[in-house]
This record gives sequence, C-alpha cells and structure tokens, in this order.
Amino acid sequence: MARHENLPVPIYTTLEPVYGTESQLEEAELRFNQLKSKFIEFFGHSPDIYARSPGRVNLIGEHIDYEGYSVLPMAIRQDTIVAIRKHDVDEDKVIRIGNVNCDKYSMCTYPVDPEQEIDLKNHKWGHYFICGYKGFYEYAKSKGMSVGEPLGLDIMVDGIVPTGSGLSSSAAFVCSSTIALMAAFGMNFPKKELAQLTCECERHIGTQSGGMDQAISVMAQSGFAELIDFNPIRATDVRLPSGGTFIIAHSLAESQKAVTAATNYNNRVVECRLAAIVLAIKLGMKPQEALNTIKTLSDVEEQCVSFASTHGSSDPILAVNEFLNEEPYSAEDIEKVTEEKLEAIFSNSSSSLDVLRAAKHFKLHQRAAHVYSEAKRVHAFKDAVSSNSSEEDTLKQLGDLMNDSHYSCSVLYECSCPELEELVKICRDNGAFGARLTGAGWGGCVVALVKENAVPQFILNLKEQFFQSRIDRGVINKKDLGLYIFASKPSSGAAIVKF
Ligand code: NG1
Ligand code: MG
Repeated sequence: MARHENLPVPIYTTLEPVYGTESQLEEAELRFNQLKSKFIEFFGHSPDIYARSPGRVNLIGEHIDYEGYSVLPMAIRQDTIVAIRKHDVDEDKVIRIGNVNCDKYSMCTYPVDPEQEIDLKNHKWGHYFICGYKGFYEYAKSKGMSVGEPLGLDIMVDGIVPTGSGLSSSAAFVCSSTIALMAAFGMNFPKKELAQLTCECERHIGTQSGGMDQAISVMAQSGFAELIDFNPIRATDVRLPSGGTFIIAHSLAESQKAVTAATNYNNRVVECRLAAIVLAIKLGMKPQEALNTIKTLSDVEEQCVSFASTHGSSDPILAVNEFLNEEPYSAEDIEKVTEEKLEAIFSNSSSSLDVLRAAKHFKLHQRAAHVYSEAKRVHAFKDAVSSNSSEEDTLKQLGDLMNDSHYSCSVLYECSCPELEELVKICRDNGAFGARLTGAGWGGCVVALVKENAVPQFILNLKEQFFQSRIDRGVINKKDLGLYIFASKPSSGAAIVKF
C-alpha cells in the first residue's frame, strides 16, 4: 500500500468524504454555500475551486518538532476553507483576500509579485495567505515547473479554528491557501512535499516553527492520530483506545505567538540550538565543527554513542545531566565554550538576533532535558496504544504520560501560564486520566483524556468550575461556550473540493 505521505491531496466533488458525521456535513454545506455567496457578492464571479485544511490538537510531543523529534497530533474537525479564482490575463493584477467574517477581518490586498517581503512590523491576517503564495511560487520554481506570469487572484476565507489557542489556526490557513493555489493552477503535489513547503513558508511570519502543524493538517486520516516523523516527513496512523475521549478546553489566555516570538517561541528555538552546540562540544566535538554541523538536539545523538562506552548508555539525558549546568548561562559563559560570539553564530537569522537582544540568560540544561524526555514520551505513548494491556490500563498509561509532558513543559520549558495551570488542575480533579497544555503554550488550550462515558459530566463540571466565573466577568459569552470546550475525534486532513 502506498504510504499516504506520498499521495496527492484528494479531490472531491461532494463534501461527504470530508465531513464525517451528519451534523458536521450540514454545517459544512452551510459554510460552503455562504462562502460562495460572499465570493460572488465581493468579486462578481463564482470561485474556480475550494481547499480546506484542519486545525490540530497535539496529544503529546511538545516543542520537539523543530528539534527533529517525532510528535503525535490529531486533526480536529474545525478547519479553514479557502475559495479561489485566478484572474484572466486582461484583468487587474492584484491579490484580494476577503473573509466571510468581514467585521473582524477586513479585506486585504497585496501585489502579485511572489517575491514581495511580508511586512512583519505591520501584522495583518492576510499575511498568512501570502506565506502560502510565496511558498507555492518558491516550490514551483525550485522544481522547474512553469506557472507563467503572476496573475491577479480573488480569495475568500472561512476559518473556524479558534485563533491564538494552540490549535493551529495558522497552519490550517497557510495549508488551505497553498493547496487552493496549487489546485487553481491545476497542480497537485505529494502531501509530504506540501507539508515541507508549508512549514517553510509559514516561517515568513517570523516564527521558527517545526513542521508538526502543517504535516498533520495535510496528512491526517479520519479516525486516526498520526505519529509524524521528520527528515524525511512521514505519517503513521495511530488508532486511539476507544474507551477514552480527548477534550479540548481553552484557558482563555490568548497566546500571540507572532507578537511574543522573541521572548517565547523563538527564544526556546535559540536556547535548544545553543544547548545542542554546547553539549556536542562537551562530548568531544571541535567547536568549529559543532557550529557548522549541529543544528538541533537530535543532531547530538551520534556524539552520545561515544559516551555509552563509559556510561553504559547513550541516553542523551545522561549527557545533559553530566555536561549542562542547571544554573542559567550568560552569553559569555556560552561563548567560552563555543569560542565564537553568539551574534556571529546567528548572524544570518534576524529573528534569532532579536532573541539574543531580548534574552537575559539561557537555560540550556532545562530546555534540553525537556526535549530529550518529551521525545521518549512520544514513543512510550505510541507503544502504550498498541500494547495488549486492558483498556483501562492503557488509558491510565496515556494519562500519566500526558501529565509528565505537562510537568516538563511547565517546569523545564516554562511555556505554561497561570490560566493553563488552573485548567489542567481542574481537569485532573474531575477525573481526567491526564491533562496537559497543547500547542506552543503561554496560553491557548489544554487537552484532557477522559473516560468516554464520563464526558458529559466532565464538560459540565469544567463549565461550572472554570468558565462560569469568566462568563460572569464578561470575558466570554455563555452562548459561545461550545467554542471553548468540546470533545474531539480524529478528523480528516486537507482536501480539494470542486463542485
Ligand atoms: P502552535 O503555536 O500551537 O501553532 C507551535 C508550532 C509547532 C510546534 C508547537 C509546539 C507553529 C506554526 N507551530 O504550534 O510547530 O513547535 O508550537 O509543540 O509555529
Ligand atoms: Mg500557529
């Protein structure tokens, strides 16, 4: 059987194969109809074609995709749909991007030049489409495909993945945009190529992300979580135990990753790189060689093998314990080991230089300890799912791994926040097997594993114990509660729809 990362994006002429249940299908039909009417109202034409791509919840494996380690997410039913029409040669050469939610997201226009720079100082929602636009042209060019002179485009977007919640609304938007463009040009790339190119092009927004979100959005299969490996990208179906349900709940702290990158997300990417370089040098590599070859913590594993002869194990956590100080490092401490200025190490990455300017110190031991232990938990999770233990035991094991993951994110990686801590505790107090922050953190959602038949009561309890006080204070509207807490089944991945 062909592995699905090698297949192209499926093209459907009806919505049934995409939206699993009857109620989802009804909702989707409404949304597609509304999208089409808005498109005609704004642009005076029907769209040529549609693409959709879902958000995701990461079950385990946080902040390790950019270090080269496998992660285990599943797609959620909430997605972004993009309708597109390519202009004729005699029409105006401009990209117009509208949104069905035009009160919140006003129309954006951009030039058609695929080499345009994205104005990061002036963040606009339409920038995510332009990421996909640039990515599409860069990819086509690198493959020698002829796409002709850039033409104008009409775009209309409908996204229902909650933003700033760690559920990857950004990847859903970038992937659906790129796939819509590809389809409008009559092309279809293998999913693993799309996952790679959308990961790279989302970096135009200024975060040095790994590839998890785009990979799962493009490659998800209904009914399965996926073990995603990188270098090369692969997706392996993981069937979850039937007696448990994943509940997603929003802490209502919005994590604005694009705005806080220098102190949060990109800061951790830089710390991991520095931890990897220092560790490799301590394990015997020449500083210059380490600077040239060591990009991620997974690159250091080879060095750890030499360590096994003296320590009886090549477990990188042993090397972290032996060689990385628990006290935070100053830039000078690190430069003594690397024999190179930090500014010089990161000279070709302006977002990393922003990190260096903002950082007071670097916690190399803690970040590396998180990454190496989290990488192991992903495989333990996958093994627990496929073990022969009773369902109850399996769910307990999965819950324990989720709790350990949260502890590591919170204490070692420091990407939690008070609202997430409160919500995780409430989930556990109400009988969840396990609960953890999901996505980048610093706000956004938690995911909790709950016994299937306890789900309705669990949701009621969370409403009472976490959300009610926020409704009373006017933070959210009671009628919107369903957006902030819901059960999620593994949903399907990206698709092209042509009616
Ligand atoms: P969010 O912030 O949830 O979209 C981010 C990264 C992922 C991964 C997680 C942490 C982007 C687009 N995504 O996800 O690649 O590193 O954080 O595990 O930046
Ligand atoms: Mg995102």
